[in-house]
Amino acid sequence: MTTKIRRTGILIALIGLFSVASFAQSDISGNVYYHLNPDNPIPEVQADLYDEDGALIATSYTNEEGEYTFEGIESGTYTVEFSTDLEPGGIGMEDAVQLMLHLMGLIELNEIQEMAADVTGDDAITWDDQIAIIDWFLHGEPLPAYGWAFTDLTIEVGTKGDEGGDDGGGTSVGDLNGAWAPGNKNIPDINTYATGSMYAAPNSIIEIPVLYKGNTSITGMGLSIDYPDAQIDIMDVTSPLGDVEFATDKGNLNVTWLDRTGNSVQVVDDNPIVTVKAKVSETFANSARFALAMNNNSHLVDAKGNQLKNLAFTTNEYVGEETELNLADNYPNPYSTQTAIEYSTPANGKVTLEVFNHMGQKVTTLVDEYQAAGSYKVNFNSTNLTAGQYFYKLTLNGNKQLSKTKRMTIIR
Ligand SMILES: [Ca+2]
Ligand SMILES: [Ca+2]
Repeated sequence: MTTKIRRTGILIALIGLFSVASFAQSDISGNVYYHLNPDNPIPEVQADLYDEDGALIATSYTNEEGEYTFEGIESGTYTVEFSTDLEPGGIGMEDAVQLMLHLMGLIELNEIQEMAADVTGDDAITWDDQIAIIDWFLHGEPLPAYGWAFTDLTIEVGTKGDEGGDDGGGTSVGDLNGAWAPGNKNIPDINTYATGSMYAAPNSIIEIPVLYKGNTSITGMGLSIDYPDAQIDIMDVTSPLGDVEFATDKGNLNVTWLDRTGNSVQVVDDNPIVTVKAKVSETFANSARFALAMNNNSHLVDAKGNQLKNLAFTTNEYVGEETELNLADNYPNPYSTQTAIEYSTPANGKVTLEVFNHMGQKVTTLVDEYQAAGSYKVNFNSTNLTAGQYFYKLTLNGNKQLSKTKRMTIIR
């Protein structure tokens, strides 16, 4: 019994040797890269090898380097089809901007980008695809073709053996710019700093500025902002950039904007990128507090349709206790030509510092701009004013209850 089994084993081994000698066989391998970028291999891709008759010959899975391998393949012509169960992603307003630029005839798309662009799955790249990407970000509306798209490969296996396969490319459908990394390696660094405390009364309507830290030009943005839906209701969102679209869902506020001419708009340091108008709940109490926070889905997009990384924003914390502006006595006072006025603001916002004469007529505006919470000093040269009594008034966000006024005297 034992002997017989051993003989059979030897016979199979001999047949194996014979066939290697008789028929040329090749090991085929290649890599699958995200947008054909060798720095961005895609693991866990199933590679199916089909012969000319469409019969499945072998299946391989890519490793961490994105490499697939088929061993011992006979001469012939084959096709390789790729697929994966990996979660797709990387879709944002940068892709809507790139698609817009393409539809305007300003940029060309490569083969992988064309696969990424048809999010509606109708084999055509149109404005419907562009709108679908925006709606996906804004409202979470599903993309019909959400998933993966890969190039198909045709491989000629010759008689010399070991000639290797070609590299394949894949994309998450919708991710035209291809900057995303499968496995979420490229999580953007987004910070929101609540730099000041602002009083918010129950049932009041507040305007919450979200200020951008830095100077840059952008062609689009997608903001995803977490807010406390038990404490505020979002009423409106405005932006100095132009018309924005927004949608809310369970404590998440999404805002989109893009420059429909394909140009870019300057965003200025410490100026609001959006202002969120909200109604404070009637149960908002003394000890309560909240602040908006950008989450990692937020992004700004440059004129080429690339995401800007490492963004910082500032906003206010809102509290149920009264907070105050501080306006110091000007120094020197009385004075002849030059004095200094110091003040501090408890919250980010539009700060105005105006000077009035004793008749209550405004004679000059010293400050009229968005400022982050903090301390400031303004030098005031009043050589063009006549001697007498004047008043200077500090206001935050146009809020009359939150203003301070002091008196100064000019002598000659
Ligand atoms: Ca389409
Ligand atoms: Ca993208």
